[in-house]
Amino acid sequence: MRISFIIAALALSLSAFAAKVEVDVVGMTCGMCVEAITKELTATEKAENILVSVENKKAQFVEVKGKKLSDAEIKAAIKKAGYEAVKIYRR
Ligand SMILES: [Cu+2]
Repeated sequence: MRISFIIAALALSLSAFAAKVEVDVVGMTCGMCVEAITKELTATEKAENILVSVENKKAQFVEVKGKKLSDAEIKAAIKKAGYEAVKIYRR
């Protein structure tokens, strides 16, 4: 009981420090686009909890703890997948 509480508190504090990134992406039309972008963001090894949405035209992810994915790296990864990152938000 006590250990699970500590783990939950730890997970909460880690998520509080992890940078959440949201990217507006142009050019996605289907599930394969989602897969391609997810694959390239994963390949950077700096992004996790990746969520790509055709409907919202967005890619969202959390930076892996201790790693920093620059705007240039994000744009390069999206471009490699065949799409364009037009705006990047960090929260
Ligand atoms: Cu597609």
